[in-house]
Parts: sequence; C-alpha cells; structure tokens
Amino acid sequence: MIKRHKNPIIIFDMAFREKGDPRSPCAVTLAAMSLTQVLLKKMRVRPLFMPRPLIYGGTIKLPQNKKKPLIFAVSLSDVLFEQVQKEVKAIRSAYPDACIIIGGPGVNTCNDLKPLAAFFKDANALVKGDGELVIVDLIKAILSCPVDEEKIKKLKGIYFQHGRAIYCNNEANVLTEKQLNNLPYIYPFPGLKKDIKKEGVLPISASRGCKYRCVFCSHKYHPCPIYLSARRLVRELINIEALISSNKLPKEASSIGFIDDDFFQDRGRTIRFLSKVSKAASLKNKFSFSFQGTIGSFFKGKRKKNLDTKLLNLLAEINTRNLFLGTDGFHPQTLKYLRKGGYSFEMALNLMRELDQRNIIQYHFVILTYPTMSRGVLKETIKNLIQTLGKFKRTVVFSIKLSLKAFAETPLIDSLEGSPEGRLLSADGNAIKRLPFDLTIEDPALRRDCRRILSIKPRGERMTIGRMLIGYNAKDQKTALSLFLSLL
Ligand code: B12
Ligand code: SF4
Repeated sequence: MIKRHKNPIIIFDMAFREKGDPRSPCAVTLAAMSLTQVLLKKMRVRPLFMPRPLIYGGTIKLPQNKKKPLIFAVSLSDVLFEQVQKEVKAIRSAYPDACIIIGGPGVNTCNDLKPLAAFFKDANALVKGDGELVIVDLIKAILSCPVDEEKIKKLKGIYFQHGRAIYCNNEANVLTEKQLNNLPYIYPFPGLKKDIKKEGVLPISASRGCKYRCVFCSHKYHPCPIYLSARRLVRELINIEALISSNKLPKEASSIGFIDDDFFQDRGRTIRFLSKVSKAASLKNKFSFSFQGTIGSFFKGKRKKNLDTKLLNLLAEINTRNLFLGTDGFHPQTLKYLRKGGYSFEMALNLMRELDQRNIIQYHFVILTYPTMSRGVLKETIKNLIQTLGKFKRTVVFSIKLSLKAFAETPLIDSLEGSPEGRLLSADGNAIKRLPFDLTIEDPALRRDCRRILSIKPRGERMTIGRMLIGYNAKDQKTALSLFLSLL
C-alpha cells in the first residue's frame, strides 16, 4: 500500500499586482476559492491565503512545531511573468522542501508546457486548464511516498518533474457544463470574509470561456463557453443568504459581482436567472448585482440589430449596481482591428443611451491604441470619448489608461505558436492597455508624440496623464481627455 504524508498545508499565493495598480489585492482569488472548495470536499487540507506575495513583503504564519508538507499554489498571468518567476524563486529559497504548483491563464495559453517549465525551474508542477479536474489527484500523488508516478501519468494538462523523469501532457483540462454545475457552493473561509469586507463585494464566476474571439484575448482554453444554470445561480444566492444570516459571511456578501467574460452570452439562461430574481422578493430585496459583459450580447434578432429591451428592463428591475462592459473600441476602425464581437460603434452608443435612460451605471473598458493606428484615428477616438462622456454624463464612466506603454515581450508570448501580431496587444479586461512600440506604427509623428506624452509630469492636483483614469468622475475624465487631445 502506498503511504501518504497527511494533512498538507496548501498556500494560495495569488495576490499579485502590477506596480501602480490601484486596486486593493484580494487574497482569495476565484481560482483559490474554487480549488480550495474542491480540495476541502475531497481531502483534509488546511488552506492559507497570502494577501501579499513574498517578493512584496508578504509573510506566512505557519502552525508552530508541526512539520506538515507545504504546497504552494501560484497563478501565472502573462503580464506578471517576471514577478511570478521571482516569487517562485523566493518560495523555493524560503521553503526548500515545499512543492510549488503553477496554474492560471499564463499556463493555459501555452501550447507546450516544456519550454514554459524551463522558466520556472524551481516549480514542481504546471497545470493547464481548469484546475478542479486534477488538483486533488495531483496533490495526492505528490504526497505519496514515493511519489505516485502512475497516478501522475494518467493526468491531463500536467507538467511534472520528479528526479530525472518528466511527465508532460499538453491537453488542457476542460470542465463540462455538468461538472461546473456540480462544483461545491461558496465556502466562508476567513480570508474570503476579510476580502469581502474590504472590497464590499462577493465575486462570482458564473461561466467559463467566451464565444467571441477578440484579437487581443489570450486566455481561451474552452472550445465553447459553459455556464452555471439559472437554477444553480439562484441556489447559490440562497446559500449566500443563509451564510450571511448565520454570520458566516459578512453582510457585504449581498453585493454580488459577476466577473464572467460575458455574463449575458447565453440569453436564455440570463433571462431565466434575472426573471427568477425579479420575481422572488427575498432575492430582489436582499441582493445587488454588478455584471461584466460585451456590447454584442445586448442585441438580438437574426442579424443582432435589435436592442434586447426585455434584458434591459429586467436589469433595471432588479438591483443592478453597475455594468462593466468590454466595449474596447471607440472608433469603427479600432473595433474592426480588435475583431470585437459583431457590433458597430453606433450600436454601442445606442446601448449606452438605453442604459442611461434606465439609470444604470456603465463602466466601459477602453483600448485606446492598436499597433497600426494612425494619428488621425487616435484623435477621432479621443473626440468620440469626450462626446460620449458629454452625452451620458449621469451614467457613463470609462476605465482607461492614458499612458501609452511599450509592451515588454515575454518569453511566454514567444512560445505561442504562430501568434498573429495582434495578440501582442494585451488587454487585461480591466484597465491597463499597452501600446506595443516594438510593432510598426504607421505614423512616425504619433510614435514620437507618444513618447513625449509619457514624459509629461501630472499637472495640477488631479490632472493625470500616464495614470489610470479609474474612479474619476465623468467631468474629470473629460478634462483629462481634452488635455490629452490637445497634446496630440
Ligand atoms: C476577475 C479578474 C480579475 C480580478 C480577480 C478578483 C478575484 N477575486 O479573483 C482582479 C481585478 C483582481 C484581476 C487582476 C488581474 N488580472 Co484579471 N481577470 C479576471 C477575470 C475577469 C476572471 C478571473 C477568474 O476569476 N476566473 C474564474 C477562475 C475560476 O478561473 P481562473 O482564474 O482561470 O482559474 C482556473 C484555472 O486557470 C486554473 N488555475 C488558476 N490558477 C491556478 C493555480 C494552480 C496552482 C492550479 C493548479 C490551477 C490554477 O484553475 C482555476 C479553476 O479552474 C479574468 C478573465 C477570465 N474570465 O478568466 C481576467 C484575467 C485573468 N486577468 C488578467 C490580468 C492580465 C490581470 C492582472 C495581471 C491585471 C494587472 N495588470 O495587474 C491582474 C493579476 C491578478 C493575479 N493575481 O493574477 C488576464 C490574464 C491574461 C493572461 N493570459 O495571462 C485575464 C485572462 C483577462 C484577459 N482576457 O486578458 N483580475
Ligand atoms: S476580450 Fe472578452 S469578449 Fe473578447 S474574446 Fe476575450 S473574453 Fe471574450
């Protein structure tokens, strides 16, 4: 019989941030939440969540006098490639016997895990795709004495090195919709409670994957999206309500933040869920919601030209705090370049008007520049942004960074097979957009001026060029954009 080390401590070290990112770090990311729930259900584990990585001064409080196996779970995103490299090194040097496993979007986008593993020599394993499918077996195999290599050989989407033996399977783990719906419900970890109190919101991912194919998006491993059903979502709300009532979750957990790529892509499911919430007073009065989505999903009909008023009315009926929309392109040419999901700039404006009339706050992500953009298009884009803010000043806010930064090429991107140039334009779905100076920009004057703008120091108290315009009201955003335009 294989002997196994018992009661490992699993440390989720995922609270990375790019320098200057104003958002406060959360210790329990959704990956940590979901993986821990599965681990708790299937084996005795003690999860710890690091709100700050070691390289940023984070510390870990381990139980004293008890030598238990340590397993570090780290998420890699391509933007933070170098930081994760440093963190993995720091973990290895502080805890030489620990087992380090890396997963996350940066691993999921890699065709071949072998070259990626070469950049993380201190890690023991890489996991590609939905971690819930392999995490338990992988950890059990690692804890076996000796390591259960037969078990590891059977796992998908794994790179594992043990002595001289290397196991590499490049087929990503992909949950089926049924498996997604059978994942455990939210569990009130102390770290999660702290995060919810601090952020004032409980994040939920109600789907995996996206049906669109924007040019910059680099995190797809699901061939088609899968969704939590309306029924499961309602049950999750009932579960959350019970946890709040019994003080197991703070009251702030009633502010739900759906962080899906696009919550609205399956219209039937969305309408069913929103209708159920609007009809059940207990849910309608207790919860408020924010959603992430894209413009295209608010249109219906054969050619997707008609605004979906039923959907819009339901959003207005329930307590919708705000919508985060990946509008991205504020110029027809930009939308075309970005290959945004089948909508025109005019359709985006129509949706903004309808949301404005319903008094729904709308945050629009903006990608300001793209590799082949001309100076003229950049100027028109900024004019469009200013006009839009003027038209819908009650409800529209942009999430945009006015600095135009060079894109640091990462070895990870190099390893993407046959990447079209466009993929080098990175968008994090949040705010920081980068201009890859290493690609051809048609207009040499624009290139020169972008560099000039970058060197400008902030003027006045809140006038920011080269900073993120998040949390600014429409008036301040308008002023900053006008200044930016005057410099072009
Ligand atoms: C919400 C979100 C955030 C939130 C997270 C809030 C929270 N409480 O979790 C905030 C705002 C903090 C955030 C920050 C950042 N984000 Co973000 N974010 C997202 C978003 C929209 C959802 C992520 C999510 O929770 N998904 C649901 C969970 C369950 O899926 P998952 O994270 O992929 O995890 C699964 C697998 O990847 C795997 N896995 C993940 N980690 C690990 C670790 C181990 C050990 C194992 C075994 C498996 C495993 O198993 C998990 C379960 O199946 C995604 C887009 C998306 N839909 O994924 C972008 C996304 C992940 N973000 C991205 C980026 C770039 C960032 C930032 C780097 C931004 C920045 N410039 O600082 C930071 C990095 C934060 C970090 N520590 O990694 C990119 C990553 C691109 C890439 N290819 O690397 C994405 C894909 C957006 C995009 N389309 O470009 N983000
Ligand atoms: S950027 Fe958003 S909408 Fe576009 S493909 Fe990626 S997840 Fe989907």
